[in-house]
Amino acid sequence: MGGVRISGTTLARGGLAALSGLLSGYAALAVAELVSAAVRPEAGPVTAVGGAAIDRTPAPVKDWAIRNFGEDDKLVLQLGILATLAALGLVLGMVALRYRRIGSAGVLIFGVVGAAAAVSRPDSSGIADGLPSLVGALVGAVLLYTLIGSLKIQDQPAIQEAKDSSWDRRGFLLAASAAAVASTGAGALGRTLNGRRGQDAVTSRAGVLLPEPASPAPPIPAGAQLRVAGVSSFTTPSKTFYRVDTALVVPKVDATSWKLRIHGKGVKRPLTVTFQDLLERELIERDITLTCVSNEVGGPYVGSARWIGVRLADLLREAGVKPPSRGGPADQLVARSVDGMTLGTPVEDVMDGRDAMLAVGMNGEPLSFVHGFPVRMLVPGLYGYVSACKWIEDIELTTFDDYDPYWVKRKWAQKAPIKTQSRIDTPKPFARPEAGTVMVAGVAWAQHRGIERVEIRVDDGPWRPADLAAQHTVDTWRQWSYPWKATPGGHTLTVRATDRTGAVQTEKRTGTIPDGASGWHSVVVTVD
Ligand SMILES: Nc1nc2c(c(=O)[nH]1)N[C@H]1C(S)=C(S)[C@@H](COP(=O)(O)O)O[C@H]1N2
Ligand SMILES: [Mo]
Repeated sequence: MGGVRISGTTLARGGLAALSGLLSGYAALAVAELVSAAVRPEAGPVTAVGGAAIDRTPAPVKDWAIRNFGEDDKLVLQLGILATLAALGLVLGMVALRYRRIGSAGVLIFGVVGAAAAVSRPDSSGIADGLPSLVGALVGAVLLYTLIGSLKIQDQPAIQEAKDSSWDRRGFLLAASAAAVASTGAGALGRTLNGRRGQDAVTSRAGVLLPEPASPAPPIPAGAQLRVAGVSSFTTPSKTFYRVDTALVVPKVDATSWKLRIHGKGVKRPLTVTFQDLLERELIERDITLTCVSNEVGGPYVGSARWIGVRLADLLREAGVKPPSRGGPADQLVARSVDGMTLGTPVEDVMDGRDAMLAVGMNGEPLSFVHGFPVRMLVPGLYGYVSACKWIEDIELTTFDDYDPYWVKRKWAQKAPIKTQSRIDTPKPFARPEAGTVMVAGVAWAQHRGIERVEIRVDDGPWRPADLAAQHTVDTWRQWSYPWKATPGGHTLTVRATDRTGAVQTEKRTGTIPDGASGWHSVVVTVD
């Protein structure tokens, strides 16, 4: 029977060793969280490794993640990192039972990886960003070494006889519980401190009073919003407005210390403006529909809001910038955000008279933190990744030859005007409407060109014109509806739009990479 007992003990020790590894990982992360509060929240290991992973994810995978997890993509990534670390902790704990030093060294190596990721992030504040991971890993490594120490079989026969088993069960349990409690405390303290760091930004946002715009938005015609159940609302509420960015920690920028610099090629008078400077300038208010290049045909990454801001062209002219068509040497404007994102926009588009702006307000309020507080860029007609820099802090005039911004380095196109698209909002796919008149309705967009016509096709029948809702401006989407005489059975509804240049939305299906998806949106329904 002795053999069974020994293997039972061995099993228990193995389990406790794995647990030690897990606990060491937990302690390392908790301590890292606390240290990150002294450095920067973004320097924490999970955020740093996650950010580095996002930067290195191949475009098709990133696109797949956005499609499948939507705005939860970042949560899924962070949970994935935590699950991986937990598995590694379990393995390192078991390794440590046989090779105590190697187990601890393993923990340290992960600390070095985390530190390297943090230091090499584009928004890194330097070598200090490596501290959270390093200090955390050091604590984790020492803890693992200590815990495993109490699991080691003692050689003295006296002890072996005196105790039920030959290792220090009590010592282990005490040390492990103390470590768990201390880690939880350290982690919670770190979280609280990190939470407070954004407080200045929150206060500064609460203090913003948006002035009346000198140039208010033209009123939205009553007929622009259809009274059809299931159709998108013409103005998308800020809370449900889609969000696409690479920020694992939403930047919290204090508007009172925010500055934007405009400089670079052909900038005769480099400018630095504060938030207050912007508010005191002439403000314009416009409805603009924004779209993400990662939006699939029929997808959700499109929304329309009422923005307030200053004309970017005004600022550029003050800085002495000329567009290429008037002899300016710079054809690309590179916007840089506080989190190190770069977006490149054609200078010509920004200065051709359209309402390109530095926005300070969205739907009557200061920008929310997720949508870019305090200031973001917007250029009607261009996908977000080449125009809509959130948390902007720097604008550099350069050329497309000289510089590739973030997404272009990752195989997306340098220039990306929004493609004409149309979407069926209702009926939903696989809906089961009753036979009779069924309202088919949705939205179509071709920003800065405008929508001229929308057509519907039932199965392989002829294209029939849909009824267009009132057009607001060429920079906003347009609603449409079609009263369909639905007959029982399965049917496919397809929509296509024509923009005001007369170009019909192409049937050719392409993926979102490199410059946006094309093709017609179809919905299959069964009529009862
Ligand atoms: N700083 C920063 N700005 C950014 C991005 C980003 O990742 N970081 N993403 C861009 C992309 S791809 C799009 S589509 C729009 C989305 O803006 P929204 O999240 O306010 O809808 O922001 C753009 N601006
Ligand atoms: Mo995007």
